[in-house]
Amino acid sequence: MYNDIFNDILEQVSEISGHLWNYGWAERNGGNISYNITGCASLFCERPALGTPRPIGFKVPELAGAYFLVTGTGKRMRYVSKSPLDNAAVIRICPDLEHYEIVAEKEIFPSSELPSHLAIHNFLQVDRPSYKAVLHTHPIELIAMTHNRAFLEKDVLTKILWSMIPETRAFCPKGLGVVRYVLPGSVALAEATLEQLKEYDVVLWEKHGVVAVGEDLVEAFDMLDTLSKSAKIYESACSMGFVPEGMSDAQMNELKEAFNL
Ligand code: 2HA
Ligand code: ZN
Repeated sequence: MYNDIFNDILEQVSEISGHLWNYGWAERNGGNISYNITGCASLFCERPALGTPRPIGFKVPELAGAYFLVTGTGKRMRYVSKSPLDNAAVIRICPDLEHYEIVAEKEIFPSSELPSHLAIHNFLQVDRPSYKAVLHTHPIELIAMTHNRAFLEKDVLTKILWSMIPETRAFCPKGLGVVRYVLPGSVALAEATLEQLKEYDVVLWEKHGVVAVGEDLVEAFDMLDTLSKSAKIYESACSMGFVPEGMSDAQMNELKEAFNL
């Protein structure tokens, strides 16, 4: 019914949303996914809008003619996984660049975090045009770490998480940014996230969750999986009664040079 590219995107959404649920990162309707599918516009450009245009809340000047697959508000990742198009919608940005309309397959209203998702895609379109996926989820140990104020200072968590195992620096070489607590779904959260994305591909939302961006959804997920592994190692050492030593600066610098990070 679709083409190989769109089918592959649906396959990724199905696989990764299942992991989010199985990892315990997606309680109830927690988390959301958006995918820039403008490359598949020909599949949807003849479709009439379902319902009336809805306001984005701000302008997205870089997204003229853009299409997105976005998980629906209130939809559960465990069901997204089983049936993506019963739990996500294809939307298109209206010519005025401040509204969107739903075009397929069902009139499913997008995630409450749509402001953050669209602000991020608008930014990526210029800054990292090969990046198509935005993933927001609630990883337990990473969120727990944001409850320690000392970890919220710039690059403190990056350094701790990098130092747990060599892979983390190798596969998440930019580290992660932090946004202090802001109301979920707000434009203020979108703006604060954009500020951090200038430097990082992963941004932690204090006491809430994490956002990752990547060329595809697998790449975005893999960074979170790797960072989360480090957070679990940190937690595991603490639960054994000691604060983990972490790799030394010399060991981390050696890694940086060896892998050209
Ligand atoms: O979709 O995770 O941040 C529910 C949320 C809001
Ligand atoms: Zn959330």
